[in-house]
Amino acid sequence: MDYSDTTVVIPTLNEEKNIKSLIPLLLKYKKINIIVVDDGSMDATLQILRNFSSKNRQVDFIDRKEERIHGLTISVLDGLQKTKTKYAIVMDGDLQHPPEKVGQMVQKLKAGSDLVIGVRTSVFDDWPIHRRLMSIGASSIGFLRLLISGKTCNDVLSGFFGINVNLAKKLIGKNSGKFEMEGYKVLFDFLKLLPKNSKLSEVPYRFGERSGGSSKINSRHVKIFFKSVFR
Ligand SMILES: Nc1nc2c(ncn2[C@@H]2O[C@H](COP(=O)(O)OP(=O)(O)OP(=O)(O)O)[C@@H](O)[C@H]2O)c(=O)[nH]1
Ligand SMILES: [Mg+2]
Repeated sequence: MDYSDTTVVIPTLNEEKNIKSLIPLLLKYKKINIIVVDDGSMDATLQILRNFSSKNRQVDFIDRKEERIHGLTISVLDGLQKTKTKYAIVMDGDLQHPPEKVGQMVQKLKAGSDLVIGVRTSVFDDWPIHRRLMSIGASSIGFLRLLISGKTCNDVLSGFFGINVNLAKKLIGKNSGKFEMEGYKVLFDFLKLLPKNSKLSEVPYRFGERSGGSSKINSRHVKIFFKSVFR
């Protein structure tokens, strides 16, 4: 199968330990495109990206260091805006999202899904209890919020999803003020904005352990999420 109609968008912040393993795993998909959106990493992430992109036309990156607003959501939106293919897959740069599920997600997009959600069916054993509780609480609240507006899926806070790029660009263009640009939950923002008749599908996956480096999520991101629930 040929993946020239697909771009993988990866937001990064200090992922030197992971991005150099992730890119070759994704390049196993024939002709797939990759856009890494870096938000001012202080480690070797940018240098690694420059090397990959100088050697491989399928790999591109955006350097957001000088931008005024930084955040995971705005980075993903920038990556989607730059995407020239019909389909996009959004995934983290720390190998917690399995590259081997990308093919299945693309198949669902090709079969007509507007949005394919990677649903976490299990998480790694050592995921700290406070993170589990936080995730369960926030997911339940997010789920109810979407249910009220007639939409639902089994992992509203997943960071791993696929989207039809035309639809994504339309939603971003019409609703740029409605995304929590500095937030972490870009899928939740898309689900809120998606027309009710959109075709959703799911791909189950196991949420793995961060391969190296450290988590960037903090209490500010949690506050931004709760604000977005009531918007
Ligand atoms: N561009 C950009 N990327 C970010 C930002 N914050 C985090 N990231 C990246 O977004 C992805 C998810 O961030 P993580 O810190 O791993 O968040 P998480 O997976 O919810 O948390 P852990 O389970 O603890 O790893 C990773 O690839 C990060 O490098 C940001 O402000 N801008
Ligand atoms: Mg992570």
